[in-house]
Amino acid sequence: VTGQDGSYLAELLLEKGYEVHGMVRRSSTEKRERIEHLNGNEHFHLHYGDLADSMSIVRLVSTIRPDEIYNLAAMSHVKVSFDTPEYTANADGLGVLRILEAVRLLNLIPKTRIYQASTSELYGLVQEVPQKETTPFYPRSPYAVAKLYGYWITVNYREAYKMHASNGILFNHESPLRGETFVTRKVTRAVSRIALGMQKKVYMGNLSSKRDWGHAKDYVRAMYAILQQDEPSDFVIATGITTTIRDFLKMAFAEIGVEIIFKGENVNEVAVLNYIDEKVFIERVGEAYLDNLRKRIGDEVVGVDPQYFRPTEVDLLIGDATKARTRLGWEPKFDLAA
Ligand code: F7E
Repeated sequence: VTGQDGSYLAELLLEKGYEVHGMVRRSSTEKRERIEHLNGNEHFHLHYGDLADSMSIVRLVSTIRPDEIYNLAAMSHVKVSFDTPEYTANADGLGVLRILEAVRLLNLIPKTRIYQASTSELYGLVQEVPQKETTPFYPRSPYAVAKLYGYWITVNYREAYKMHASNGILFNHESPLRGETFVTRKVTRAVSRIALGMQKKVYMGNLSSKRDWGHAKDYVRAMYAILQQDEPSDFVIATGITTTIRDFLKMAFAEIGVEIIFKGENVNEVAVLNYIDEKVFIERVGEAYLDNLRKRIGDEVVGVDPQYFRPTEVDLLIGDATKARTRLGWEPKFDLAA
């Protein structure tokens, strides 16, 4: 519940009058900023637990006896999964099984509906463009391989035990609450810091990969809608618009009136600060910072560092959410193009 989606979903469910029980994983640097504002809400309850600890899952499910479980817990960083593959398999793969088994063991199948946070990373080396529910999977990271197990074990429990268990195959979804090492927040933070003179340059990984980005607030509404269906099923949630990392950088700088131009190739690719629309900059950032940035025209503000490359990359993601639009009546309210 301490994650981006957990906090938005908790807000949505509280608005709808739910009692919300959130699971928190104990760590020495526990981060709870995203749910701080829910502190003191009598309908919001926090519990320690861990997807790697079966007993804790059984204990929570048996005491809470929930109507709905949203499994948003995961080691969700694709690059980090290459460094911690076994842990990722345990939390993101077997963790799903632990929840399904707890519900089965406690005879809660008729009562408890389950949402599994599946991911567009399952499509990996894409077999079809755009990707929809019937597109074959081809995972390209330990993260995606673990999530593949989570996806199929959810389908299997649905078919074997008639569980109301569904997968949301969510494409990338972002917000101001997104973790700072994911690409959107890394870029928006860097642009702010460069504007304020606090940072000279940002080093990136693969600038050519394309992502279908939506807003996390829209996507938690889809999770909720999936569990309100009479029949469980799997749904792609996406915007249908794809953008390269390079264009995302250009758009982020354009927000503060700065034009950047890319030059060079591969590890030698850079972007230089080409032009400042001073009216926009003053409006968005403030006059006090303008002189400092003016001196930087012609400087490199983006570079490439291979440490951010992934051993196997997912080059292109673009989703077709027709099923969600027609069956759930879901569509995104936030619009990237706007
Ligand atoms: O990378 C490229 C990177 O880390 C997006 C997770 O929530 O969404 C997320 O997975 C793209 C990749 O997200 C940097 O190589 C370039 O092609 O923001 P990201 P992700 O890997 O797409 C899916 C749906 C999930 O399920 C995951 O849990 O951007 N990229 N340069 C970079 N990425 C990062 N992080 N940092 C860079 O410097």
